Amino acid sequence: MVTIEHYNVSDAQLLSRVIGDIDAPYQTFDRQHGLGIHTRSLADYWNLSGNERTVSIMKKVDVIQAILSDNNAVAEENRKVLDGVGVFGINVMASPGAGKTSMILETFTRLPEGTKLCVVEGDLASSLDAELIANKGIPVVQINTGGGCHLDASMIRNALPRLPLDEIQILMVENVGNLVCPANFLLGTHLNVVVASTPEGHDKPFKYPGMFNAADVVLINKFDLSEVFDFDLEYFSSGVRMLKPDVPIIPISCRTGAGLDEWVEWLLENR
Ligand SMILES: Nc1nc2c(ncn2[C@@H]2O[C@H](COP(=O)(O)OP(=O)(O)OP(=O)(O)O)[C@@H](O)[C@H]2O)c(=O)[nH]1
Ligand SMILES: [Mg+2]
Repeated sequence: MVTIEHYNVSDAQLLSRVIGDIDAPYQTFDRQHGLGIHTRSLADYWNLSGNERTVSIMKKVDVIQAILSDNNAVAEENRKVLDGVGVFGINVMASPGAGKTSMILETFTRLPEGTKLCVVEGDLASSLDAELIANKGIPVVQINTGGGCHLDASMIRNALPRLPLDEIQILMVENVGNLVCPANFLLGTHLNVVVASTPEGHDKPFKYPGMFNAADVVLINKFDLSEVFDFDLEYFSSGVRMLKPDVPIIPISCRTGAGLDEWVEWLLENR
């Protein structure tokens, strides 16, 4: 049985997307205007200068910080719930199509007898991934963010009572496919897994440092395609190591199975 939650895009979510460099080009999404890719910076957009610019930016930053701190408080509650039942929570973050769902399914088949998994699926729309998961007999709750580019802690708080937490040991949360916003919102999980993939290119750690900085472990999926895409593992790894010198980097292929035993072994040792 798949459960779907709907969330509306709010001003808060819109603001959350602008965290970062106020002088850099930015993207927005709202119900009225849809997706907007802007070549100007926010500072230009607000048409701000001098003191006015500083005051206005400070107000926006205050709002953003308030949103994040509310989220952190709920994330702490979620963590307590998970700790209370001895469930290890994993936040799976990646670009769209990098292989989050495939990785979750492959991990499931490699867990030792007696270690059970459940899943929260985060997508803008549809229950396609949740259906794939449910078809394998894995308990799953689907969250549709209705346009929101990331999951937040309150969405997870609503999902937790719908999962058989007493019967499982690992909760995998598949975040919305996006290499930017999910990194800013704690969910209350214990581990951040970033799934990169070879077709995306080996430059991603340099271009999306926020996401790789948030990673506790980096999986490089679709390694079966590394030659096709001229994927340079050394270069990719140097980008990750520049941000986090000790983070494990594990090449995997959900197509051939390569690296997956190593990943699951690492997970079981580090949970
Ligand atoms: N060649 C190859 N294809 C893969 C691999 N892993 C996943 N794929 C394919 O990549 C596509 C996307 O995989 P998903 O697991 O749905 O990716 P996802 O990150 O969950 O995608 P979204 O939830 O839509 O963001 C599917 O067609 C998979 O069959 C892999 O290791 N090698
Ligand atoms: Mg998926």
